[in-house]
Amino acid sequence: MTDALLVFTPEVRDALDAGQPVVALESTIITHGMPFPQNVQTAREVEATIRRAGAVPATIALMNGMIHIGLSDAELDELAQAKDVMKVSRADMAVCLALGAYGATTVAATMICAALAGIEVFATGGIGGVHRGAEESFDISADLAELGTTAVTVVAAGAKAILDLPKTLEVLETTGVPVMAYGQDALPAFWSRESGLMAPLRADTAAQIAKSHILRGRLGLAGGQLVTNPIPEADEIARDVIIPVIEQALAEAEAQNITAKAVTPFLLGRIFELTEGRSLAANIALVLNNARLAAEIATQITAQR
Ligand code: PSU
Ligand code: MN
Repeated sequence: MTDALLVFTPEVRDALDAGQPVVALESTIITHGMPFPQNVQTAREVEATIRRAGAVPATIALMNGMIHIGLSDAELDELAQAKDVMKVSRADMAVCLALGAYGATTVAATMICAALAGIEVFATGGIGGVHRGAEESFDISADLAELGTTAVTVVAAGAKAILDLPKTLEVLETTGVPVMAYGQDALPAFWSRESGLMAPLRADTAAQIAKSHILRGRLGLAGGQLVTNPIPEADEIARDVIIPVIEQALAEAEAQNITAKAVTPFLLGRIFELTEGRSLAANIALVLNNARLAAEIATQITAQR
């Protein structure tokens, strides 16, 4: 029945039918994570990177009451410039579809759509997590519960230090989500290769990540895997540079009473302004890096099946 709600681009449909590797991509990063026109340029580069690595990209968004698995060039352009796009997590999906509104899918919603479409690997920048002060605000991203529920392997550059990273790791552990750092022991923190924390697990090859993905299925374990891929050294922003910027953005969010869904986009926007665009350049580099790794993992999963 859900099939009638999914619209595939021919490229994605053919790849899935032929058992070829496909990598899902989210759309909130386009509409709420980056400014125009870098958002659409990055989305295109990410797609090209995945194709060059031998997989097919499927950017996911809600439009006109349908779940789009893969977007045409025109649709991508439209979404990147559209005003009043809903930021859609698990809670919003059905309402957005009922309204026929534009919906940009977060990590949580993209995982749900990817699973419905039969896509097992998803590349993004950063995931949502437990916000600092969550003991007061209760602000814990629905991304974490989704990782505990939906069987998609998500490649991210760690979580941003705008979050409470130790609490984020605790919630992921409770939810049963393996969090592995790729090629290092340290948990990466988005703009920086290290967070000051160790990752609970480590993975050194795409083949190993693919194998544990498949084994989770065989074991009947619900939920996905979180692969944290450190930003390339050349693009990293050192922790002592980014941390004061994060502190300032957080203080401004509090002073301006920014809450709920608006928190993450506000912080990202302010950090972009405060670093004079350097945070955006790093963000683009890490997303491309994650796209490459996700394509390798997807290729390995299809080869090992
Ligand atoms: N973190 C980033 N960039 C992003 C997001 C998070 O570094 O673009 C987006 C993702 O779509 C993520 C969502 O799923 O924000 C989390 O929002 P919230 O914290 O409101 O759950
Ligand atoms: Mn939140």
